Amino acid sequence: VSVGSRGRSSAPAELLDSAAGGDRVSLARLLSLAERGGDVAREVDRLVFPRAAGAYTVGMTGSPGAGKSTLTDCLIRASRDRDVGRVAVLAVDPSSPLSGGALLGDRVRMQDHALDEGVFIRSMASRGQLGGLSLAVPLAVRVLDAVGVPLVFVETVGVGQIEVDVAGATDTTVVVVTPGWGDAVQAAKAGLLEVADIFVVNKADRAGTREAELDLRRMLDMSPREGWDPPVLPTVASRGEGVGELWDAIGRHREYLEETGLGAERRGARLEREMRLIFVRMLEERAESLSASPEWQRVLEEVRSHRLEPYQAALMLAEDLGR
Ligand SMILES: Nc1nc2c(ncn2[C@@H]2O[C@H](COP(=O)(O)OP(=O)(O)OP(=O)(O)O)[C@@H](O)[C@H]2O)c(=O)[nH]1
Ligand SMILES: [Mg+2]
Repeated sequence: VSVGSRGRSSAPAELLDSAAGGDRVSLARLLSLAERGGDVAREVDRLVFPRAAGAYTVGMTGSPGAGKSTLTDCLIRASRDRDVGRVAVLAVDPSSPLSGGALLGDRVRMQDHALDEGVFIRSMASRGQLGGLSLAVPLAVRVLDAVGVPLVFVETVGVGQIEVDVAGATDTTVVVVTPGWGDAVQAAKAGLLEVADIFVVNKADRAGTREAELDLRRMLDMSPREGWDPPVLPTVASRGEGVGELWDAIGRHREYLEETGLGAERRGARLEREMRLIFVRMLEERAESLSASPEWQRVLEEVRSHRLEPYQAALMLAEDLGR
């Protein structure tokens, strides 16, 4: 057991105990370990998985500057007013290689809650590795869940594939657009129509709000879904307008997921996806180490001298990998 400079143990098990007891520094450290990936993340998961009772996750995504953080801030306040227990925000930035210090703006904006012991805000950034955030985020959610946080917001910046993957991997996904030309179309192009459970047209104090709502409705009606019909809600996050309606819509979607069993089904599907990602990464790691072996060189030489075709060679090596 190693002991940190401030006398805190840095062993995951002890960090978990003190984090569950309300120690925020331990929680932050535990999340850093989860973010690091590899063996240490695996150890964290072994500890938190059995203790994760099923925190509810809400994804907030949409174009840069749409008002996601302001809106999340409003939702934190709504949750605190309604006494739902502790609440956390994971602010995820797939484009930034920095960690911890990323999204300073969000931190500043959410400063109101800095003194509230029941609110925990954490920035997470990509460390460059493939699928890194897609694995780090669900593990971070489990850590928060295991220490007793029942509600986690996951804010992602941008509208690329990673954002869709990360924000879409939540129980309720809120897609935030703004009035004006093209925002709704961009969202549709990015594949957000499929993952959105609730649409918000934020900055409804601006011109074109009604048109943006109608655009979204039209696009949704063109690809109708069975069951849940995503509502389109106008908000003015900077003034807290429409937040009550958004909060209620999240609650209705949650009830829908619970009543239909779709929530459990989706959770199962997300776990499968996670397992698959880990599996593929393990295979890649093993392939990486195999490619340094004499066996690899031998097979490669056969291919280079045209005695063995690449398909057959790969098949042989894959069989080696399985052993
Ligand atoms: N007029 C108007 N401005 C708003 C509204 N909501 C947020 N803003 C402003 O829009 C700007 C961006 O808000 P953020 O909450 O940082 O948006 P974001 O989507 O989190 O931005 P990124 O995380 O950088 O993508 C800020 O200056 C907000 O004050 C609104 O309803 N109306
Ligand atoms: Mg933001």
